[in-house]
Amino acid sequence: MAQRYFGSPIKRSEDLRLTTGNGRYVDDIGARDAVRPYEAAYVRSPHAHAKITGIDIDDALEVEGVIAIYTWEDLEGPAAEPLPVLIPHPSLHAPRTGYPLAKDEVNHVGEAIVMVVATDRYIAEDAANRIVVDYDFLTPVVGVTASRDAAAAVHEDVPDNVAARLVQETGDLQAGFDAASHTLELDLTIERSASIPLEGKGVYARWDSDDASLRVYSSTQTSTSVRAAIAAKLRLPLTKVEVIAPDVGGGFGVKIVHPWPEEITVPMAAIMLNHPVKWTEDRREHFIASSHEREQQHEIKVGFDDDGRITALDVVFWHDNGAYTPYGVICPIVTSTQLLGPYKPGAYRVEFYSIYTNTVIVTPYRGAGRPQGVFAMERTLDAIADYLGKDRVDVRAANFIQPDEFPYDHGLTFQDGRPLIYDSGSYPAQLESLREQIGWDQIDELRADAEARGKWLGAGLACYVEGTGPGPYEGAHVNVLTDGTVEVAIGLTSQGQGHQTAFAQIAADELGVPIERVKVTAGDTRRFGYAVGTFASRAAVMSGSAVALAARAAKAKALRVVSDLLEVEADDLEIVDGMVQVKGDPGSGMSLSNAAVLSNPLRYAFDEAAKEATQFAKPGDPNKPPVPDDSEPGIEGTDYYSPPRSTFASGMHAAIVEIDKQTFDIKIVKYAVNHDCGELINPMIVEGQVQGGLAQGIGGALYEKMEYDDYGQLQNASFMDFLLPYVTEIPMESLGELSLEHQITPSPLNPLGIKGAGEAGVIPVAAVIASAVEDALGFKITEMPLNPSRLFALTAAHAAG
Ligand code: MCN
Repeated sequence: MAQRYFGSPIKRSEDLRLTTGNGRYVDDIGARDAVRPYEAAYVRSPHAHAKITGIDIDDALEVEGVIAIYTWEDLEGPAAEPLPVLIPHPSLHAPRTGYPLAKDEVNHVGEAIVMVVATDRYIAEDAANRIVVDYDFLTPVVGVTASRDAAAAVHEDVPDNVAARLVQETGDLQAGFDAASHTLELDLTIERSASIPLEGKGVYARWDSDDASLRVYSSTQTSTSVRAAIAAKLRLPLTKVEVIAPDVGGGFGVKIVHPWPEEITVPMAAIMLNHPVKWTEDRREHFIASSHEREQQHEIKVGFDDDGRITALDVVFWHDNGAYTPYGVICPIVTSTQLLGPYKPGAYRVEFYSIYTNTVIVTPYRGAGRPQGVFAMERTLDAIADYLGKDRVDVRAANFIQPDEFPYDHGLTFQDGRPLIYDSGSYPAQLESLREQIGWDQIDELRADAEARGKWLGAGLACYVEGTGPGPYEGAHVNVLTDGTVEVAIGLTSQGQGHQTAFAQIAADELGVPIERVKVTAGDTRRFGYAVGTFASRAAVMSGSAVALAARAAKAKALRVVSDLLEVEADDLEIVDGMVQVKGDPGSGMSLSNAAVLSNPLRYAFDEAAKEATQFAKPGDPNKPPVPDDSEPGIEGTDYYSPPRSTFASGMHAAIVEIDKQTFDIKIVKYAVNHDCGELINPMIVEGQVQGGLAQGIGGALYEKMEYDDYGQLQNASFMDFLLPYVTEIPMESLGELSLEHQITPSPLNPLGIKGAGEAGVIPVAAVIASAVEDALGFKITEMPLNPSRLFALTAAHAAG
C-alpha cells in the first residue's frame, strides 16, 4: 500500500463532534421521538449478604405513572437462569453468577432485585422507594484477608471461598533456588479501583410488534455479543435483534461484560409493554453495581545470583473476584502469565487463588491483571537491586530476553490453553533509550538540590510486556459508493480510541483515496454482524488488518472493472487520489466513483454523466454498463483477519518524584515512556492513549481505593469521596511534556506489523511510582495506593523502627 496516511499524526476526525456537544449517547436516543420511552429504575440490595424472604410491591404499584414492576418471578425461560460465565476455564471449579434480578439471595450491595418501569425516572425512583424487601441477614465476607480466613462463606456450597486455583511451573524451581546465591521474600498488596468511564452504562430498547423484532442501543464495548446474549435469554432469533453502540463515553473494560442484567431486563420490559424503555445508570449505581478490579495479595520468594540474575521465582497470590465469576479467571491468569514481562528467570512457579467476597464483581479494567503482575515483578527487582547495592537499571538489563531469542516461549499456557509466545521485542534498546530520556545518571545531583529545598527526591522505573490483539477474528466491509464515498463498517465498537480516524487512514491508503472520503461505522450489528469486541488492545491489530484486507478486495474489484474497460492488465493499474489509472499515466482512466457506477447496473441507467464518462473506451449498449459479464455488482469487499496468536507490545516507564517533607505531597518532576507497539497507524492517537493511560495509572497509584467497610458498604461511592483525578490532580506540570519515545519492532504476525497500544499507559505506573517513592524515602513500599496520609504514616512507622 502507498503509505500516505498510515503512520501520520492525523487529527481525529471524530473529536470536533464529540467535544462540541454533538455526540449521541444512549441517553439521547428517542429524545426527539413523538413516543417518549418509559424509564426504568432498580431496587438494589442495601445489604452485602442476605436471603430474600419477601418482596412487597403493592404500595409502589399505586404510584401514578408506574407502568410495571418486575421481580425474578416475572422472568421466563433462559432469562430466569443465572447469567453466563463468559470465559470458562478448567481451573474455575466453583463458578457462580447472579441473575438478571436476584432470585432468593443477594451477595453484594447494589445487586438488582426489582425493576420499576414508569413514565419517567423520577416516578420510577419514587415508586422503587416504596418497595419493601425482607431479608434474613448472612455474614458478609469483605476483603481478601477475610475471604482467605474463610470464617464465613460467600456461597454456602463453597466453604473455602475459592472459586479457582491454578498452578503453572516452568523450569526446575528447586534447582533454581539451589543455584541461587541469595534469596528474598516479599509480601505485596494492591487495592481495588475501577474503570469509571465518564458515561456510565445505559440501555434503550424498542420492540416492533409487527415484525417481532427488537432494536437495542447499549453503551457497550461488544455490541455483537450483547445481541447474542439478548437473543438467547429472550428466545429471539438472532436476525430479529439489532444492537447498536452509539457514541460511547468511555469503557475501559467495564462495558465488555455482556449481558449486564439491565441489558436483559430493559429489552424484556420493552417487549412485554410493547413500548420503548430505557435505563441510564447513575453514578452511585456505577460504583456499587458495575464492576471493579485490581485487589490482589502476593507472596513472593526469589532466588538470584551476585549480578541480580533471577534463578528462581515463586509467586503465590490471592485475587479478589467479588461475588460472582462472569469473567472466569481472566484477570488472575493474565497476572500469572504476564508477570514475567521482558525477563527470563531460570525457573518460575505461580499459584493463584481466585476468591469470593461479598463485594461487586471483578472484571477486566484497563490493563486487566497486568498492573498487579508488573507491580509484583518490579518491586521484586528493586528489592534485588537494593539488596545487592546495584543500580536498578542494571538489574533489569541482566534479566532481559535478548532480541535474538524471539519468538520466545516461557513455557506458560494462556487462557485458551495455547502456549504464550512473545513474537518480537527490543528490550535492551528500549531500556537504554529510557535511561537517556529520564536522565538516570543525573539523579544524585537532583537529589542534592531537592534536599536543599526541603524535599525528598527519588527515581524509579518499571518494564512490562502486554499480549495484544488476541483473536479469534475481526472483520470489515468496505463499500465504494457511486458518489465516491468509501464506507467502512467494522463490528467492534469505539469508546474514544479514535477508530474512525485510524481505520480511515488504512482504507484511504489501500484504496488510494483522500481520507475525507472514508466514513467508518462501528458497533452496529445492522452494518456488520460478526465481531468479537473492543478489549485487550485488539482493535488496531484485528480490525486494522481486516480493514486492510477488505479494502484490498474492493480495490481488486475496481481494478478489474476498469482493466476490462481499458483493455489493460489490472496489474498495470493504480488508484491515485481517487482516480483509477494506468500506472504513472494520470488522466488515462476514470474516477473510482464512476467505476462504482459501472458496477451498479441499476444506478448506471440513471446516471447520464457516468455513461458519458465511461463509454469512451468500449462503446456498446448505452444503457448497459460495459463491465465483464460475470462481474458481481458493486465495488465492495468483505474480509476477516484471524491471528495465529497475540502479539506482544512492550514498554518501559521511569519517573522522578519529589515528596514534600511537611505535607507529604508527591510531585512528579519528570516522567519518561519508551513504548513499542510495532508500526504506528497514527502516532498522535497512540500518544493520546499513552497519556490517558498514564493519567489513569497515576490515579490508581496515588488516589484510588474502593473503601469497603466490614459490612460490605462502599464508603466512597461518589465523586465527593472517591478521587478520580482530573487533570488538576495529576501532579505534573503537563502530561503533554512527558518524554515519550517509540521503539518500532514490527509484529511478524499481522499484515501491517502492528501491536496494540490502548492499555499500555496504565500498566506499569503503580510500580514506577512505588519504585521512585521508595528511592526517595529509603524504605520499602509494599502496598498501593500511596497518598500523603499513608506516606506520613509509613514514614512515622519507619522512623519509630
Ligand atoms: N493505534 C495505532 N497504532 C498502533 C496501535 C494502536 O495507531 N500500533 C491506535 C488504534 O488505531 C486505536 C488506538 O490506538 O485508535 C487504540 O488501539 P488498540 O491498542 O488496538 O486498542 P483498542 O482500540 O482495542 O481499544 C481498547 C483499549 C482498551 S483494552 C481499553 S480498556 C481502553 C483503551 O483502549 N479503553 C479506552 N483506550 C481507551 N481510550 C478511551 N478514550 N476510552 C476507553 O474506554
